[in-house]
Amino acid sequence: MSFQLSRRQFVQGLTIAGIAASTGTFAKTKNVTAITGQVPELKGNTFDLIIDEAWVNYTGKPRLATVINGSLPAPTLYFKEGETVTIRVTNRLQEQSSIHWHGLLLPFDMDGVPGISFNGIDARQTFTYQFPIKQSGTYWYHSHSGFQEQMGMMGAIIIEPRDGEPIKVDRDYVVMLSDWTDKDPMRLLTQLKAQSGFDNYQQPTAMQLLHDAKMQGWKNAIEARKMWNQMRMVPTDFTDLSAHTYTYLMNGVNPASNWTGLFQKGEKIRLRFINGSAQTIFDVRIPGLKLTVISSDGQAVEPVSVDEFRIGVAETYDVLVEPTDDAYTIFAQNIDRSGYACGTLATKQGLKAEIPPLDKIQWLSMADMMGDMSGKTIAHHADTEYGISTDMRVDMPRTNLNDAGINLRNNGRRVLTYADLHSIDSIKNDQQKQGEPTREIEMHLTGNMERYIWGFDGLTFKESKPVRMAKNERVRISLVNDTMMTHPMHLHGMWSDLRTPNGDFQVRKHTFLVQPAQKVSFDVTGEAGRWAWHCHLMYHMESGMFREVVVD
Ligand SMILES: [Cu+2]
Repeated sequence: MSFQLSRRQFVQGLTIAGIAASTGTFAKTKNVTAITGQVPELKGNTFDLIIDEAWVNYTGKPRLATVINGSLPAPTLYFKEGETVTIRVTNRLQEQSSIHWHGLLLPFDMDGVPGISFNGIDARQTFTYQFPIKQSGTYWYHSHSGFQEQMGMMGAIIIEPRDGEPIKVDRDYVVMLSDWTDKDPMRLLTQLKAQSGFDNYQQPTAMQLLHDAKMQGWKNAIEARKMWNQMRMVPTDFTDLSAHTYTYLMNGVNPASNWTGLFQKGEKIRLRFINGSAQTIFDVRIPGLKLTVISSDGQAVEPVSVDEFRIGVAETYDVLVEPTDDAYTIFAQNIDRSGYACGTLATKQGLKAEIPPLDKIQWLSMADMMGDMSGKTIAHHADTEYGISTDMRVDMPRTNLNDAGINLRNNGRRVLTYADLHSIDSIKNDQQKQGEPTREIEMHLTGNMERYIWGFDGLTFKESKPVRMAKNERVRISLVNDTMMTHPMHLHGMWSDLRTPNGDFQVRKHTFLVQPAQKVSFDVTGEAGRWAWHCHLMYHMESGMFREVVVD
């Protein structure tokens, strides 16, 4: 990591100092790769992927990105269920790399997490992945090393079902959302650790609220918050990094360059949305079009028609649309309403529809801070329970899944919630066959905003011991979010079968959002191996919200 970053800083330093083209290497690498939104597609069952650096320019300044086969996003890989794929990955970086196949069920030593599933792919080395394809749908792949994913190393995976696509469409587009920064991600993390609110331009932050609560008690802090509201100031702490740091991309293209998907009137289009961001949760809509959600995380759901949906980092949604006008804007605003990615669906290149304004921010509610307000026990400071790594503990979490989440509530649109997602019958049958869980593990998602430390049960990864399960054991896991942020949680190698508040089966996912003060329960079946389990917000994962799960 450090070597690559210092080389990057070195080269950027040259640019700033104006000593351009003083070396052959610099002259050669100065060629900025044109990002067109036309992502290469690779098909078959043998693939060659080359990880390298390339210059890109999203903001007027050339910057080094980490790319695969020269493309950002990486090539879209087409697999077929039932086949075995062989993927040779060559690392041309000067540092270690890796590729994780997000959401795929595979032998753990093919899962691509350095230090857990394998040793990583060292600089100048080739690693050959080989695994059978046991599922179908929309997935993605990305680096699990350092900040390479943040620097562009992510791509789509589309797996055709064994018996062909059950839903016939006229067009099929991947819509890969991501967040690009010109800044050095390592420096961003250092800044967050120094002052977690540095990129939050909406003060006061939740951290201040916590501080106030510590000094005055919750009741007084909430009273004071009413005053903030009157002053039109709100506790808003929806994201650590905002549009001040990020340029949001759609299929690798910034809003100005306007990625465009063409169609003819009367056609049915499948849009495969993938959130390949490092740190950004998006809210997606296409003004003028109903969105029929047919799949999430590659797994089919009963079709549900909505105006808008939230997509957490690493989630995927397949959506059907049937446009009748000439042009529509695909609008993906980030959770804190500081910016957006956007593109166009149009009958001709160059056509555009209006880009809607960013929504107004909403206030974190009492339920976001304290959970289930019907109960008597409320959140309190956790210093005595957990030690320094935790700001607060939620004892009576809310369990409802029918809340779209902060900044989406009562916005006049029909917004998807997890309560709307119902796995289709074949998946229901499969989860039934897995049997009832024989034990429950409850873990709290915890954070210390002041120090920017994140973890499970107040422990960072380094301080923690692996969670242990037996092979084929069915376990119910409950996650309680003790923080004021929404976390996209991802357990590798096994499906997460979400439960309703009553304990019934809701939907099969690989990544799901846990809202502030919310408890989400899901069942998993132990798959032999060592697996990663973490928040998919990169800076949370890097700051400790990561556990190993050992199944033996
Ligand atoms: Cu997180």
